Amino acid sequence: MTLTLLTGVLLIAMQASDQIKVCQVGYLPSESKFAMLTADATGNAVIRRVLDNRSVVVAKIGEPTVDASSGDTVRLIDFSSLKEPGVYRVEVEGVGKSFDFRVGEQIFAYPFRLAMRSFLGQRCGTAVSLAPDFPQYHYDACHMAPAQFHASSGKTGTKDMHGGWHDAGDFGKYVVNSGITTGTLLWAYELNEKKLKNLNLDLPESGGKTPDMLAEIRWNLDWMLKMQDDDGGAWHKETTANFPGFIMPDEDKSPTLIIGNGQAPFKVTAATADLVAVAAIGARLYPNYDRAFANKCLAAAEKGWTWLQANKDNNYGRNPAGIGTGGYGDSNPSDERLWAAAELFRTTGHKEFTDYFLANYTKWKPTVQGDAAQGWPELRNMAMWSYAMAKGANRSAANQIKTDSLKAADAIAARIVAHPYRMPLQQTEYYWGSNAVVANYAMMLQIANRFKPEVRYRDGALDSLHYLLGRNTFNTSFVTHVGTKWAMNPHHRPSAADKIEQPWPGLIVGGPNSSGKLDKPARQWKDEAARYDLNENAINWNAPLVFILAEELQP
Ligand code: 9MR
Ligand code: 9MR
Ligand code: ZN
Repeated sequence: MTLTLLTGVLLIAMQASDQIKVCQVGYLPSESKFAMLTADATGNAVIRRVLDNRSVVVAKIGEPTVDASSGDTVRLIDFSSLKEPGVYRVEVEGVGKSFDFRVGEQIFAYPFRLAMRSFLGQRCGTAVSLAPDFPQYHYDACHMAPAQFHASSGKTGTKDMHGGWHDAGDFGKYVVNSGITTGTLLWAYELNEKKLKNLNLDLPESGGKTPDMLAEIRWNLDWMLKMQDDDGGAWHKETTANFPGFIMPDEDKSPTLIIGNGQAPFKVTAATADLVAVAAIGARLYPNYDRAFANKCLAAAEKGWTWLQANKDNNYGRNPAGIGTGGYGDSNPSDERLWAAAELFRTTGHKEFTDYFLANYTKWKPTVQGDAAQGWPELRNMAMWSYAMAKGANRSAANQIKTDSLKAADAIAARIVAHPYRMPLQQTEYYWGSNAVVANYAMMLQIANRFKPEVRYRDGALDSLHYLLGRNTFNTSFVTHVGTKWAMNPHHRPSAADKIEQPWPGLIVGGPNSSGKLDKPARQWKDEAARYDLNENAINWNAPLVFILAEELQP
């Protein structure tokens, strides 16, 4: 009798359960380790080594807490004492087992590779293949015809514009969104150069003088530079007039158009300032590998700066008549201007740029704050950090920024610990692309950790990453091909059109979007290709994912 009961319990215990949520990639040996249980169970959870089924930790199941973001009743399972590398799973009697996960120093190397190589898969204007890892994903050169100047650009005729990354699930290329994306990736490289310099990403450029990651980023930087007019200003975007259907990139034969905002000087302030900022970063990262390119970046940045000084804000509002692609309109480019000044100062040390920064940064008080993550229209954090990291920066300004960054990190870390899923979002922040808000908060913690190392900053960033990689109400990794159960149907045209069941790898989808509703906002996600508001990928969402993974790559 007892024996039958016991066998029955053991059998049930073998079922995989969505009610035991772990990071599907795993945990670093040195970090705190939590699983979230959403079943009504008490007593102990057992962590078993998959290799020999040996119980390695018996962890007490925590008290239930109701998570307002999902409506789930969540119990924490703390198995931080587990430090030995291996493959494990969590088991709870009467509930089942979690997905297998790893503990190890190199667990983020593969997710990093996929997330970074997703940019290769977004390349425009060249034949693309994700071989050797994923040779089945490929397309021929797309959007090769010269782009046509749209009436809103103030010019006529055509210009060679091939290159750049497709923005997202659509094939448009937008300077504003390219700004934060390229900037974040260059930062990831700059801060982690020792680890990333010799990393082979198997790109067409691999084996050349330029480190692979810089080579990939250059693909987009080159395109951005082409979006600069002779007077130094940058147009807003280069897209077809409307979004194409669900076809492969090379099947999209509609002409691409260079689009401005339709009123003199036609170029757009936010786009120009973003271009200046990333070109300035490029000018300090590429000289050792391609001096001519670095000089070109610097010249573009300086010319763009001159345009910014000479022109009042000229913002992109609504799309001009006949244009239906993404908006990326920003009515306040003061943060982009500040970022441009900061990056130029960090690169050149010239007085003009520190003067501009010091005269303008006090508009933001505090300079960095815990409820304001960076995003495509919000570059102020990048501006502040860049200035604080610059040689020759004004001491008191730099100190203020560091102090504010730590205070912001304290607030973010406190939110994470208080959240039953240990993640940083407030109820109001489950908007379009909320997964990137999570990643950008994690980035804020990691930058703060560079100013002053604190275990709670690092653990908080990792907790945020674990949420993205499956430790969430859906027990699903939001990054394709990363983990065990991941988003299968991103709103990504190549994934939908290529007749392959599985999507392209390494793409982070937008995630829960509650459209302003505050009731269970974290539940507002579906793994459906039609839902571009929930399940699209985008380069500006993949970039902070790359950043946080790069920070945690072990040498
Ligand atoms: O596919 C488009 C996606 O990339 C954009 O993010 C989204 C919002 O701008 O728009 C999608 O395109 C849709 C269009 O706006 C309306 N018709 C259906 C399109 C999706 O199939
Ligand atoms: O990421 C953008 C989000 O912040 C906006 O709310 C949304 C609607 O304007 O657009 C998102 O960006 C999309 C862009 O307009 C077109 N390419 C796909 C982007 C991600 O969905
Ligand atoms: Zn293309």
